[in-house]
Amino acid sequence: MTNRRNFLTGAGALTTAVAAAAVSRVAMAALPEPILQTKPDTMPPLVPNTGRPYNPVVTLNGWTLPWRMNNGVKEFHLVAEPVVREMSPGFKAHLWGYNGQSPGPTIEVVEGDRVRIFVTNKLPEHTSIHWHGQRLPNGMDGVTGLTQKAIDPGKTFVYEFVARRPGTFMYHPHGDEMTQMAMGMMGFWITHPKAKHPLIDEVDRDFVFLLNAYDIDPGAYTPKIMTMLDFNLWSWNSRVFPGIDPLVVGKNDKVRIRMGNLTMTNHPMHIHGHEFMVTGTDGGPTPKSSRWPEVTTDVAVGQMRQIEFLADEEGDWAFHCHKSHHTMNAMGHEVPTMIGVDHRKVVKEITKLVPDYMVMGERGMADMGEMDMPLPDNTERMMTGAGPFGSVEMGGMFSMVKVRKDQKPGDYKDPGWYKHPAGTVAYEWTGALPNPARFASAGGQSMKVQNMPMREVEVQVRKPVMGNMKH
Ligand SMILES: [Cu+2]
Repeated sequence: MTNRRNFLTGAGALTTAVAAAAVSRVAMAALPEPILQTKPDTMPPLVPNTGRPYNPVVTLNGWTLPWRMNNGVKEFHLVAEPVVREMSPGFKAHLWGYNGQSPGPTIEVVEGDRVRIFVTNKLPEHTSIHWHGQRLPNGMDGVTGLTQKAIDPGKTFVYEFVARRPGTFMYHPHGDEMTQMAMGMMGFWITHPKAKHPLIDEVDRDFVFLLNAYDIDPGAYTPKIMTMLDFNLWSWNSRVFPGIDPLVVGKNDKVRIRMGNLTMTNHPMHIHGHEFMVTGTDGGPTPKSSRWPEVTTDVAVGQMRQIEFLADEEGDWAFHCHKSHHTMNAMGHEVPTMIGVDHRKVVKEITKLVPDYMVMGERGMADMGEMDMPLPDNTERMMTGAGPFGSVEMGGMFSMVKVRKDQKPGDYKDPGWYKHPAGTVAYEWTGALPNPARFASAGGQSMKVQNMPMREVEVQVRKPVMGNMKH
């Protein structure tokens, strides 16, 4: 924040100086000072103090890059560099990103803005930036080898174009893409409409985050870059639950959430307690006739989905990817299912040799949420997050939309846990339990399989075999 405030003061002063002296060539000779951000907190929206006005977005566990106006051109400075990202409290990853963070800062401009982006490469290898979804001159599209020379280490390139259509876009490298995206290089770009747009509503809260994924071995700091599917950290803006901030809104606020997927699989994003409409894709706002209510929308690889809803139900509403493996943190996937396997005898024997030995998942995996077992240093727990009623048993791509009637406009501070009105929480039944009523029919209506004698088979617990039981 200090950085940003300093910059804004500086930018204001600089713009005034340029306007007064009208020495554009001198101003052009100097690059805008790069602004860095190292805190993983959700920064308040960056209200524009120069250029056309707009309603800024809030980047979940992220920030918006300040700019300077230079003779009517909005100038940004991105620095591609190695960064240390706190993915959740106590767990740090060594990633590559922009301006001190992965993902990079969100860039916000207005439709029709002339934009100049300086990109300095401080990585050990070459890079480039592709402006995913934008209309621009071909030579500004950022594809290494195809539309430009690679930006070698130590070099700075300049991208210049007009933000032609309003919408939500992403930016990411287009040179050694697999490595650089697996290391966390990506960011969001919002082009706000310059006037009232028939398909873009004004909203009270406008959140953005990228869906990304990492494969970091327990105890390690650097992602494995060759992984194609078996990622073990499913993140939003390079954060995993419980490290992801809640999306805090006021009751009856109109809320927009923009989500871009730069992982290698799809994410069905699901909200509790409300219905939303998909109002935009990377192609722009969707026609009204194409919108219908949903509680889950799939965000496919390389896509952006923009959802909108009226937050008219108070509470702490879960909001998460519906692939249950994506709401877990680092775990071995080769672990056989142990539910129903009684290990008591064998554990006793093993404990004589290995005192810390522990069996996972005998009664399901819920124990993992509360278990305090020794882990290698710098390992994110599988499923944690303490709620007001105990462990939430979630990790990865999970957070909450917190709807409060007394949340002030523009206030994004976590209001704490929802206080449920008396009589509105699921409760334990303490009366007598009736005997289970069995279905009265004797059965026998199903079609018989021809020429195959029916055999009664009881399900047997099979001894797990390590190594050949992939999920
Ligand atoms: Cu997912």
